Amino acid sequence: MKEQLETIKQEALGRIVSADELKELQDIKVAYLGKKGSLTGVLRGMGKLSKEERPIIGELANEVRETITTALEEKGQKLEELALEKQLEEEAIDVTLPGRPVNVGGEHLLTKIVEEIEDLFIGMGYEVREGPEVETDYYNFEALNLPKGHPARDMQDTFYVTNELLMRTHTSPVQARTMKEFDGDQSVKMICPGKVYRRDTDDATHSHQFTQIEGLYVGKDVRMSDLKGTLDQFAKKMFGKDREIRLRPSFFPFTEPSVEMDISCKVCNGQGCSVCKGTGWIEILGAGMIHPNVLEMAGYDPKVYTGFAFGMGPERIAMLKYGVNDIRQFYTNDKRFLKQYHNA
Ligand code: 2NL
Repeated sequence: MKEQLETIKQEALGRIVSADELKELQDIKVAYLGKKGSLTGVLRGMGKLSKEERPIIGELANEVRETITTALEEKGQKLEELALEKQLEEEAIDVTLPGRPVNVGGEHLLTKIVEEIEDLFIGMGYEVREGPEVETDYYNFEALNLPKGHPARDMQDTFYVTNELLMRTHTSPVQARTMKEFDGDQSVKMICPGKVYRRDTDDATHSHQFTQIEGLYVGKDVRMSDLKGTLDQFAKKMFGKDREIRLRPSFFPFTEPSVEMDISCKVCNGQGCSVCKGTGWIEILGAGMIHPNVLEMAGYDPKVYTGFAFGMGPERIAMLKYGVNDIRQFYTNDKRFLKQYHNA
């Protein structure tokens, strides 16, 4: 029996040494120490031994069991460590590898200009208002002194949705709506940026959809000199404190009198060059004193209230400020174009 135990021990240890998976160790444990294992089998036969032999064999059997158990545990630990090491090696991240570039977006040049203009007027006490892009004929035309059949409607012919609904041709309806909301007895100071639509053939300077920012100030005692001072501030803050402005007579159906504002050319400082086509001046926006008919339709008494309004195209402002030569650059979203202005 001693030899039997010795054989079992050697055989088990041999198998443990050559095992290279945890599963194998489990099998070895079952094969030797399990209920039907060979060591257990030997111990069952101890009943046949004499009283003198029994404790000796018992002690030996215990020792064999302990040796096998310890060897299994040690090998088990070693295999687990090896497995962990292998996993760590396989899943290792090389922190020295260069990272994949992340595409960071930026503000669109047009958004930037619009927000710059907004901030400038907010600083002068104006509030920013928005309104619907699909408008009624009434707010887009009639309320702005452009009754049905008025010849000036032809200049801004547009996309009609129905006979009475259309894509707005300017942001003025937002102002007409706001004045109406203020009920004819409060002053209004607002600007309204937004998309507008006109039936136009796209080229370097025209687009069927573009952006407009209009401003309006209605109050008691608002005068042409207020308009001039406001526009002068705007021009200097937007294009530099050395810019001069000039107002030329013009016509809009919704203002009387109407003006067009130019700024002195930055390139030649008013001397005349190719940018200003030799005139020394560059046209920036249109403006005027709000027509009494427009005030009246919005519920204001033109004998008590007066006001001025102005309108400009941020695309044109951006083109002048940054030397963009084609309005379509704003809408085609070529990243090579857009990226140039991310830190401008
Ligand atoms: C331009 C000229 C202008 C207005 C817009 C306006 C609005 C109301 C009443 C009176 Cl509610 N006027 N807006 C006035 C003058 C000129 O725009 O060249 N825009 C690009």
